[in-house]
Amino acid sequence: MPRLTVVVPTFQEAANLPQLVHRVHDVLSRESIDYEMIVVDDNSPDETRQICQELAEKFPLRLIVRTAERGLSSAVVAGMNSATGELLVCMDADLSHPPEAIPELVAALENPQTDFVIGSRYVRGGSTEDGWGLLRWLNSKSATLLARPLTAVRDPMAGFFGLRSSAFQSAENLNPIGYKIGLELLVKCNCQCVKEIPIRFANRLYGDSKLSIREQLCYLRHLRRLYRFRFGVKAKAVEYGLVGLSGACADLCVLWGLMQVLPFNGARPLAICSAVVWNFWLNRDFTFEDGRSKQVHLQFFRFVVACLSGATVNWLISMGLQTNVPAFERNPLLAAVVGISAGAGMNFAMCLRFVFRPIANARSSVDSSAIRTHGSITHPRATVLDEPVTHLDQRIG
Ligand SMILES: Nc1nc2c(ncn2[C@@H]2O[C@H](COP(=O)(O)OP(=O)(O)OP(=O)(O)O)[C@@H](O)[C@H]2O)c(=O)[nH]1
Ligand SMILES: [Mg+2]
Repeated sequence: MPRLTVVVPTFQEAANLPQLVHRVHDVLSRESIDYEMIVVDDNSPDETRQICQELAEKFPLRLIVRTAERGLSSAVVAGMNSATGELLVCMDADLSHPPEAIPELVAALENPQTDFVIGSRYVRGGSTEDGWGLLRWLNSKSATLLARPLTAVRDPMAGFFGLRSSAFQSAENLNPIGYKIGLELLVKCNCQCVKEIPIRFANRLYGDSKLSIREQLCYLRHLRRLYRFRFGVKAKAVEYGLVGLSGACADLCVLWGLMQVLPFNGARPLAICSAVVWNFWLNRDFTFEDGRSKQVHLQFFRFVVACLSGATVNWLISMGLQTNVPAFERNPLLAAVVGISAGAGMNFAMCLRFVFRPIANARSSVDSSAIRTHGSITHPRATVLDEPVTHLDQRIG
């Protein structure tokens, strides 16, 4: 069994593969690192297949062609599932990631303390080649910032990373959507000690980028799943708070509109009702989508009960504090703040336990419970997938 498996996801990278394979081989044989390379291609309509066939005669290369699925992350998971190396390194095919840095990644993983390594653009000594427009730079930086609550590493977006096969196998509920499989593994394998090796990230050698706007939106969905995975109910509470804020805005907008035709007394209750309906739908479709019942009317009735309970708690606490506690007698607004917080807490708890209690076996886009296995993958690990089951139809090499 080789010590190292290099996994390379590809889509239309035929022009880059020969140079990549040669450079990887040169550096790893120079460093006496026994390796295999697995190219996971999503049935590219170019010469990937023929080129890999030729390369596989000279180099330890295997090609996995997937015909039933597309996606960078799931391709990487498929490659890692069939890897035989003790150490796994993932890299792009377009030569953005310098193969010459692989030995450093491997050396870092030799240290038992280190459980994840990243070829990093954003640590001292790391860089990106000129030619990144402001938009791409901003995009990368804001994506990194959004991942900050999940990890403190400088370049969590990197597609050049490594980990032990045992760590990969310990990953819980891999849900590989989108582009950021490194971040997914970092979080799901619970990697604590991450080492970042500086690299110079080159512009792609040949071909076009596959990173689309759709993939960027997918990243936000992916992040949300990871927040849920890492922070559980706290992440739901934040989403619930955001929905509440949007409800307050909806309330004010509707009030403003209605006041053009109605007096305040008439407009106010209608605006409040519209905010309740707004919050209900958003919470049902967004915050608590795993508890979406088919009996919408009953669920709405329960939501109204939860809102009334929250309002009652709010009123009782703020009135109680304001009339009985001297400090609050002088600060009625403070009493209201405490009341609002307690009411919101009560409302959230009732939504969680009573209104939108998760329905057993519900398929949620955030916390999928539909566990499917890669039927034809050689490794027996189970992986949670949103998309249809992967078929690894062809193997060459
Ligand atoms: N198997 C598979 N590989 C993919 C898919 N999309 C992209 N890739 C590969 O993933 C790697 C990274 O994709 P790129 O298009 O280079 O994305 P990027 O690095 O963000 O963008 P550029 O370097 O600017 O082109 C490359 O090796 C691609 O060929 C896919 O749907 N399936
Ligand atoms: Mg690239």
